[in-house]
Amino acid sequence: MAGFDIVAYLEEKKALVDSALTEFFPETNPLFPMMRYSIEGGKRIRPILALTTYQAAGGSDIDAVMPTACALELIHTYSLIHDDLPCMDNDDLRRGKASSHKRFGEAPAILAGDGLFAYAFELFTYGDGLIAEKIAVVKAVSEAVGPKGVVYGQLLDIATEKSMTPHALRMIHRYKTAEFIAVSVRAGAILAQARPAVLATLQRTGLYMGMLFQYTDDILDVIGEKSMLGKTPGKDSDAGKLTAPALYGLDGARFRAQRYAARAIERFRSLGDTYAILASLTSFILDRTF
Ligand code: GRG
Repeated sequence: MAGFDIVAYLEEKKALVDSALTEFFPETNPLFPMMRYSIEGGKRIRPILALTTYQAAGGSDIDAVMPTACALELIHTYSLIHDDLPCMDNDDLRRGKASSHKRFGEAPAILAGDGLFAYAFELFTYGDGLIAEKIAVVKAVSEAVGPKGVVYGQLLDIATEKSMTPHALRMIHRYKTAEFIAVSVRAGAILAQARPAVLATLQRTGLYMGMLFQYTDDILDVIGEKSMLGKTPGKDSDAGKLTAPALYGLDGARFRAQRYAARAIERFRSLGDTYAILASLTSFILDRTF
């Protein structure tokens, strides 16, 4: 897409998501401000993926997809709060400010995460209509983030005894990150009633994009700047974690990241012109610095 400004596109969509998130966070009790605190500041990649595939698949009512897009961000934020806890990755900094447990204490942080997780499912089922599609989204998201998805990936990631092999790395990347990115890609298309063949292609392509996303995350842990990342770089290498640069070196990790990006771009393009923004988004993820 010659002349297409992906940065401006991301800014525009992020503003829409942020404004919708504000509406979903009335200050009704002490939990909502804590949940909001952690919501503020992310790139909103997962909701933007859902909005983009919704439109690419022919959806035209943004209000029909926005609650789902926001729900994905809620679950992602929940995973970040719990990931930062001392018993997990133990990070004091997230999204450029004190992580939830540093700001509110451990028990409230756990509850803020729990609140976000449950509230997400209220948003997935928000509004009238598209009942079958909403059930399909809930099923797909539950699979992607539960014991066959992110929770499993996190368990693999925090294990102290693990083999430093390509297979072990693929498992961590796939379950910790890629499945969630893939379901974010697919969710918008489900709500736009895309054909099963398109959904299947989006799932495979979303997995490539998700693997790429975690590769760039691993690379940025080595070369990224704290001010840009809003979190502490070097933590994975300091902790001796199994990451792409640890296994392949920086150049090897970059090479493989490019290969995942090329696979994703080729497949998004195969779906036709309306999916071209997803190809641009893939290139953005490959080159990202935050
Ligand atoms: C069931 C969702 C769930 C969580 C419980 C704690 C946990 C189990 C999982 C942690 C998984 C995790 C933190 C994976 C890393 C994914 C990742 C690359 C995060 C960074 O995402 P960005 O760059 O961050 O999109 P922003 O802040 O921009 O949203």
